[in-house]
Order: sequence, then C-alpha cells, then structure tokens
Amino acid sequence: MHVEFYERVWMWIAAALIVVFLGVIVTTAAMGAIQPPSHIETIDPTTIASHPEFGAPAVKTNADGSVTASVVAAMFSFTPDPIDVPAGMRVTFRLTSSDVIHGFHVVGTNANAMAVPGYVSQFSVTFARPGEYLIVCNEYCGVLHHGMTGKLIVK
Ligand SMILES: [Cu+2]
Repeated sequence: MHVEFYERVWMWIAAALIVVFLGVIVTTAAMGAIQPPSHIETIDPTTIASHPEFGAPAVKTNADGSVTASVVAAMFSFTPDPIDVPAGMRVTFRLTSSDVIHGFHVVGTNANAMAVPGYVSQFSVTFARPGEYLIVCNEYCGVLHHGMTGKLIVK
C-alpha cells in the first residue's frame, strides 16, 4: 500500500503524541499528582441527623495540627457555615448531602468536589493565604441553587 510521504510523517507525529500523552498521564499518576475519585465511603442519607460525624458537622483539629472539616450540603446551604480552618495546615474535607447532589467549590482554589447523597466525598487541601473564601454549589440542585453559598475563613 502506498502512503504519501507527508501523510506518513503526520501519522508518525500523531502516534508520537499519543505516546507522549499516555506517558504524561502514567507519570503524573505514579507521582501522585492525579487522584481518581477512589474514596468510596457510603452513608445512609436518611439518618444523617443522628449520624455521629454528620449529625453535628464541625471542624475538628487532629493531633498533628491538621484539621478535618465535616460538611453537610442540603437545599440550600452548607453546614457548618462559616467553616473556620487554619492557614498553612492540611485541611481534609469530608462532604455528604442529605437530599440531592450538590457541588462544593471554594472559589479561587482547587478545592472542588461533589456532595452526593449516600456517599462521603473526601479530599485534602492546604490554604496558604489567610482570608475569607466564598463556597458555592456548582451542581444545579433546585430553585434556590443560585443562592447556595457558604463562607470559608482561613486564619
Ligand atoms: Cu446547587
């Protein structure tokens, strides 16, 4: 089969790009820079009010100085609000929803996750700069979705 010279060149370039892209994915995954949503933890959304952690969601300081913030998203607010966390410390967010799917996005940062009823979403971030951050719901959840905000205070 005859393949034109330039077509052959572009086929090799395309194949090389695929190899490069796959290499980037494998390398970043191996170095821990890519975290697939693998934290599978379930919760009964109908009994959240009496749940030991999410019944009274709060920010707790761990022995090493890092904090764990348990957050419940429900139409149309986040609890607790505001969320107070220290600057320069590892903050682990644990989110769930008691009704429908909500988003949890700390504006201006890469803290962004979905709060799905029946599941606990968990991720960790470190906020370097103190200040007040806006938390928004970025999954359409109902008529007052546009007003579903919260405040994160980094001290
Ligand atoms: Cu929403």
